Amino acid sequence: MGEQGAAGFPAWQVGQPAATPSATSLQAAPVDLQGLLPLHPQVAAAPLPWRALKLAEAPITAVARAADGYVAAGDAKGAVGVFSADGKRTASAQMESQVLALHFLGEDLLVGEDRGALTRLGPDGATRWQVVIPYEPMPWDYWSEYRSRVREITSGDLNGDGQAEILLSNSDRRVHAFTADGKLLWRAPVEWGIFTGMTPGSFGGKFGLFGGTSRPSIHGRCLIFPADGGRPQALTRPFLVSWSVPSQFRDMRLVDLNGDGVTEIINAVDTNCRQLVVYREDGKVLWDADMAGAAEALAVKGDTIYGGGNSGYVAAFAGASGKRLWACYLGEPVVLLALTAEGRLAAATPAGRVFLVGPGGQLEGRVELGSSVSAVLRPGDHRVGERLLVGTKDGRAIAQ
Ligand SMILES: [Ca+2]
Ligand SMILES: [Ca+2]
Repeated sequence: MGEQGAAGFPAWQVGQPAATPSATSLQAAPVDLQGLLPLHPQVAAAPLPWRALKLAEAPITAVARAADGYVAAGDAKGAVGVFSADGKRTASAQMESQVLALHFLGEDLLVGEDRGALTRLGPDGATRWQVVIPYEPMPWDYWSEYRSRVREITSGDLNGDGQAEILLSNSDRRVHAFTADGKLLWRAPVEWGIFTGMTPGSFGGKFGLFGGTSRPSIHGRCLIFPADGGRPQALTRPFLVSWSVPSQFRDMRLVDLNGDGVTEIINAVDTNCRQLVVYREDGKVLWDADMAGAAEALAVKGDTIYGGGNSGYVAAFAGASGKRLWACYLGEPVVLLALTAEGRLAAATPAGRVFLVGPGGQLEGRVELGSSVSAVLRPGDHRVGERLLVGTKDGRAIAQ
């Protein structure tokens, strides 16, 4: 039996304890976890409404989407596939090690591998060029992974000539910049950890590469690298830079939330409190909000910001004021948010479930993916567009 949850949503089924422990008892009574925990919402399963693109048998370890609906997936055994919007496979390639990062550069695909290789593939899957980044240890290399692996790839026009350059986050705790034909432009050290959530944008009227550190990481600040890879500027607030409070940077977006023509910087941080942080460009905190745990994923629609994280909550906020519009408890950690055509928020969980939340915060459905989630769109600019794309342990890319 259940009862209506505190938020008044009928879908919140809260279990009843089998017996109430005596208040005078000095010893804890055995607790019937089936009756008490987890607080798991009950909602009907809906059929899979998205494309399921089968790559191979190994777990998917990286996914990416192109503007025209093309999707790329790579797996733990080095297989790479590209699929058109109608689900047809248009290219295949086999790399030498696990695929960790994918990024579309026009019609080409950049592939980053566990062995530190960066490869540019043409639309037919043929290799245009490949660079293998050697491991060169940095001082304080315990903030690295002690080797060269490609953790993230993005692109942006660093020099304003209209042509994109390649930006890569490596486990050596550096950002590496390459020309589109694979020539190294610069390498920049990252203090302290591995750069994630890479988002090229504009800061103070100039090019800026936004992001932060995660896994490993000590500080939860947002770093902004200039076009030449020089010393980054930082956005932070008290306790996001503290040697006693480790923090991880988990997701970000650049949006003008208050209509003043200047972009706000929205951060999702794994830290003790107020894990959603919105900075103005001048470094002031416009607002911050608590997510009851690490904030792992953001979505933005107009001036509404959605956050999800490992507490099992998703919440919606008014972008200009930070007013919490609603919160919905899903009972599972959230690793990716997307928006459906029906105006629902889709929240993916590692267990292979996507919860569907209505515009007012009501839990309206769930989709079972049939396998656990082994890859999601990487944080930052890859998630702009707010469309679901995850990879599963049984070798499928699920694409909205
Ligand atoms: Ca350029
Ligand atoms: Ca603004």
